[in-house]
Amino acid sequence: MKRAGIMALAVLVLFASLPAASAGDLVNYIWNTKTYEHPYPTDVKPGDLVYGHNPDLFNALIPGYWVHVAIVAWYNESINDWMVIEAKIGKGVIITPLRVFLSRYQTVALQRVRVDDSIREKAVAFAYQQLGKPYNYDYFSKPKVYDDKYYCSQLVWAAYLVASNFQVNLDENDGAWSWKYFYAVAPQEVYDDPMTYTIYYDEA
Ligand SMILES: [Ca+2]
Ligand SMILES: [Ca+2]
Repeated sequence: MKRAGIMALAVLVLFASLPAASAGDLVNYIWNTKTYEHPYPTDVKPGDLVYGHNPDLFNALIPGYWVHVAIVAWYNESINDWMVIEAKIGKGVIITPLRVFLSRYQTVALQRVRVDDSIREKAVAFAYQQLGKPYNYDYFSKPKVYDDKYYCSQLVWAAYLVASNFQVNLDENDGAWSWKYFYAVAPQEVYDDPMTYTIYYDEA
C-alpha cells in the first residue's frame, strides 16, 4: 500500500472509532502517552526480548499485535532495574530502564531466544555497539544487518544474526516478501519465530 493510502486509512480509522472524543483522547489515541503498571518480571536474562502493545492508532498501523521490541542488556544495581536497548522513534538507539519500557504499554511480554548464553551476550554487545545511531523509518525495504540506522525489530534481528554467525534469523519468514509485512522484520514476526519463546506476559 502507498503511504498516502495508509494515511487515508489512518484518518478513516480515527474518525470511525472516535466520533465524539476530546482533544486529549484524540491525541492519546494517535500516540498513547498513558502509563501502565505491570508486575516486575522475576526471570530475566541479558539477551531476552521485551515487547509492547498499545490500543492506539500507531499500533493499528503497524502490522501485527506487537508495536515495539527491545533487548535486555544488563542489570543496573544502582537503580535495581534491568536496562534495555531499543531503537525508538524520534530517539534512535538508546538505553531505557525496563520499568520505564513496561510502563509505556498496556500489554507487555518477555521472550527468550533458544540459544546459549554466549550468543545472547554477543547479541547484547552488538546492540550496545549501535547506541546513538538514528531511527530507521524505512519499513518497506529489505532491512540491512549492518546499517547506519535501525528500527526496533531490525536491531534485535541483526543482533542475533551477527551473534550466531548468521544461524539464528529471528524474522519469522526469514526475509521473504509478504503482503502483511513487506520485506520488513516486524516485532510480531520476531515474536512468532520458532527460535523465541514467551517467559512473561501481562495485560494491565
Ligand atoms: Ca526465522
Ligand atoms: Ca519478515
